[in-house]
Amino acid sequence: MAKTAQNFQREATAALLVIAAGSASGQVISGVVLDPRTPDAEFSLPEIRTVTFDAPTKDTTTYSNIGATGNTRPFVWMSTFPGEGRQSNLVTMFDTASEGVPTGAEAGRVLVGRMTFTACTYPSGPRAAYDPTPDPWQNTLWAGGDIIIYDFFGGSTPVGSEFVPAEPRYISLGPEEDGNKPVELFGARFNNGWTASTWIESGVGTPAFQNGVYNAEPIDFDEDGLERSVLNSMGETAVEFVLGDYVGDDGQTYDTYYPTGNFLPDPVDGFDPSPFALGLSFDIPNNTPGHSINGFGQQAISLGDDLPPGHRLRFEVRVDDPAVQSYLRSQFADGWLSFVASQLAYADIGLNGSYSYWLTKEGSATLPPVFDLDPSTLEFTYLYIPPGDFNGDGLIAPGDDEAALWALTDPIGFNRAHPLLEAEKLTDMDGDGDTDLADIGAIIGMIADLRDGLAAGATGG
Ligand SMILES: [Ca+2]
Ligand SMILES: [Ca+2]
Ligand SMILES: [Ca+2]
Ligand SMILES: [Ca+2]
Repeated sequence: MAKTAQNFQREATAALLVIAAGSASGQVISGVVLDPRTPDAEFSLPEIRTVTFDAPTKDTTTYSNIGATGNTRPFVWMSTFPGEGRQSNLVTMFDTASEGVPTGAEAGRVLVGRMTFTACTYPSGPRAAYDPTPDPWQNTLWAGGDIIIYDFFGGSTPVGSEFVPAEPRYISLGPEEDGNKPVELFGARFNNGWTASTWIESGVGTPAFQNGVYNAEPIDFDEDGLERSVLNSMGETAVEFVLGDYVGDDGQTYDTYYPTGNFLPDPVDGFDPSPFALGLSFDIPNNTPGHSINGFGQQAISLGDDLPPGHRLRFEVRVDDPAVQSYLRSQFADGWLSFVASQLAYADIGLNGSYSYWLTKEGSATLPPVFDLDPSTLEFTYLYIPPGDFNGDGLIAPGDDEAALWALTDPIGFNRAHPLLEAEKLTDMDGDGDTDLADIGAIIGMIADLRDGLAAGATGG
């Protein structure tokens, strides 16, 4: 709405009076009884939007030997051996801009209310054991046992084995919890200049590994909200391996990779990451489109069960975590939301172990018709916070005047009180990426309009 200079002056004066009145004006407001949803045409219903993907726009793996993201073969998640892991993670990328989710500075006005990701195991291949709860990082370390030695580094023909006891830092969780690991969902960081947008799925595709780093790696946020790679969250294994000659059970000498039986004196410790969500098994009714095999759905499994073929796990993203919410906004800003899912299931250097294959969109597309299985899915709801809404309820209504002044004058305090909102994004009323005089003018106008409306409502009844 166009404002005359006179109107603006009146509103600016009103705003200054509001600032001067402080909390007293809040009492006036709270004394006015209004239906915040329908006081007049100035107010609109909050707009909750739902976005659904039955497949990622792109998906890939960080397994270093498979760079082609368009590959139709299933991918594994595994650690080569305890302490090294997260070598093969599932990366999923969703083109949220094409679904109308605000981009650029407007993405700062998105408040995600609920977000559910799912991933499905491939209908054949090895099976990891299921664990619905986090395990401390020390539980992923070498637990003791025979380590198989192969004919060469990267080879798959066993030529002998050596017993290596549990390493000193290993923590057993007991028979129920050892030998199984949760599937964890993390944010994604792209390296070497790649982005979800530029990631190539055709031909040999984007390499998984370049210049000494993975091109896509899982990230979380620590207790201070700082981004951190979780590639090495399980620390360094203390089991000492060497490359060299090894005499196999057949008496022949192999140039291979084998444990010395010693432990490294000062291995790097790991840490317990903060996943965005854990994958949980759940019941799926028969004949559910995209979620059935020969018409059959699935029954939830329990701790320690093998993850069945074609079994789907559900991840409820922790959108109540300010760092996660902020991550989602920054992803929407670029038009793509990416996740990395990871399970520290054990596989040895010859790929023997209890890890899983997981279903990609290419894998899903090539399944026989009896397998009606979507690959990873994503569904979320979000509220668009309109300019002028400062308490994040989707409405420009009583309370937003006070909140607006707070966001403007004390953004740190505002953010502390509204952990899922970001003051500096809400005060950018014209969405040009900054908060300047034009935005302040708009906020003052908004406050004046709001209080004019309240006054009319109070007197006109
Ligand atoms: Ca557990
Ligand atoms: Ca466990
Ligand atoms: Ca509001
Ligand atoms: Ca602005």
